[in-house]
Amino acid sequence: MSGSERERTIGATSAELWDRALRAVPGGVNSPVRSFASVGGQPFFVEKGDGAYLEDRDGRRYLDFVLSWGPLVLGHSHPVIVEALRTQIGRGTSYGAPTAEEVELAERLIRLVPGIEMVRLVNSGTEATMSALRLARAYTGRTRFLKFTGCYHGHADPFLVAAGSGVATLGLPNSPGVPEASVRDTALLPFNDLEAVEQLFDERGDELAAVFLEPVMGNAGLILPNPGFLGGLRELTEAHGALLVFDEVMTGFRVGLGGAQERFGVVPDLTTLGKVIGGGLPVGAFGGRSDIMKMVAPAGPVYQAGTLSGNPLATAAGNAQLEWLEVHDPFPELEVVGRKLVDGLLEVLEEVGIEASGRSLGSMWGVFFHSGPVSSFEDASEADIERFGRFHGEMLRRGVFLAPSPFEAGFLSVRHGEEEIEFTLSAAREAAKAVA
Ligand code: KE4
Repeated sequence: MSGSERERTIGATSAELWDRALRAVPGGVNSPVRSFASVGGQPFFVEKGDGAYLEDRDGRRYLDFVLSWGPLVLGHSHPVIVEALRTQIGRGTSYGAPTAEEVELAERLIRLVPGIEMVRLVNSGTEATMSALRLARAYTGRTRFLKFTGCYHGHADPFLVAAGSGVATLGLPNSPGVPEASVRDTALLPFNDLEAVEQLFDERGDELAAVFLEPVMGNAGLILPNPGFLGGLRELTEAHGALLVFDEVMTGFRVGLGGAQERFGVVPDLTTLGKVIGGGLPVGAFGGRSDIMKMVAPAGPVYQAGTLSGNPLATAAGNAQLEWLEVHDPFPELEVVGRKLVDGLLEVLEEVGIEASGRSLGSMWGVFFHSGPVSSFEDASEADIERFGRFHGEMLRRGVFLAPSPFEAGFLSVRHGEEEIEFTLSAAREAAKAVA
């Protein structure tokens, strides 16, 4: 590539790039949670990823627990992904016409995810949830829907009220630019508060198009559903003609091959997916009962479209990653690694008297600087965010990259083994002393 930008980039350090990025890109990043705003310091610029590790522009290596915020369950540059992309790239990058690989990915999702009978591929989780909400409203003829505080469903207007992830991290309970009309029909309740949901249904059940949730919260740290919560939502939505929508953009193929709906045995009417199903390429999907999905254009009247939907590179990488997961089923092993990591971290923090709680689930994990239990965003908000920020910096200095936000889950890949866990716990022992 020629041009002054390229010439100026060769050999540029993270610090130099950060300075330029701040002038060229809002906040210097293309997604807020990458900015380190809530943990202090500034982001490193990545040169490459390899397995469980990242290398920055200054040659520093980091053990990566962010993994692109979830997609890379096989780790960086896994050979099956590289090979799939290498094969496809020579045949073109996008056609705007159907391909066999889109059908293959759709059929795979239908076979693996209990609640999906038909599916539409899109380009991001935001597109998936935005489209699923439109479809739920069309199918039920209702506009009001319920979400839970701390659950993040992407940045489409109707969801940006007390969202988790970047919005919670940045303390933006509502985003400017979201018209009141867009959120007037968004009801908000605390996660795991089934009684409050029952009361809402008693009062306005016939107005609700859907209950929309992350079945396991990953955007407020890792928060599990209380026993009976998901089943209770299933009963209430069925009794009142509302749809149950599981946003599994993060939990899909992360807490098990069939996602949270298979793990907890509660099947939603619609499911949204993303991240893992694209192997690191831009992708999303929404799917569910075929009687609902048949309302989506051009089969039905609910419009939804996308230039790059089902993109051949994304479907090549997604099919390769999902096929590997199905053949090798790494989830039992990931479960063991995750438990060992979290148990070790809690032990290390307790040794220096830092109150903490946490747990893992499949290839996701989370630790709160909070004595626990943490079963809602409201609980998570009481964690010691300032101490987490200092701990994040101490771990980074010791070569461990944790999510730069207390309101995010951690991830594992199949490349995170015994050695990586020991390295992390050793760094954590020193970091914990430094922030005690
Ligand atoms: P995207 O539009 O970022 O592909 O997906 C939005 C989304 C929807 N639903 C859930 C449950 C999600 O976790 C996400 C995106 N997750 C964040 C991480 N917490 C993406 C990271 C970022 O915003 O940069």
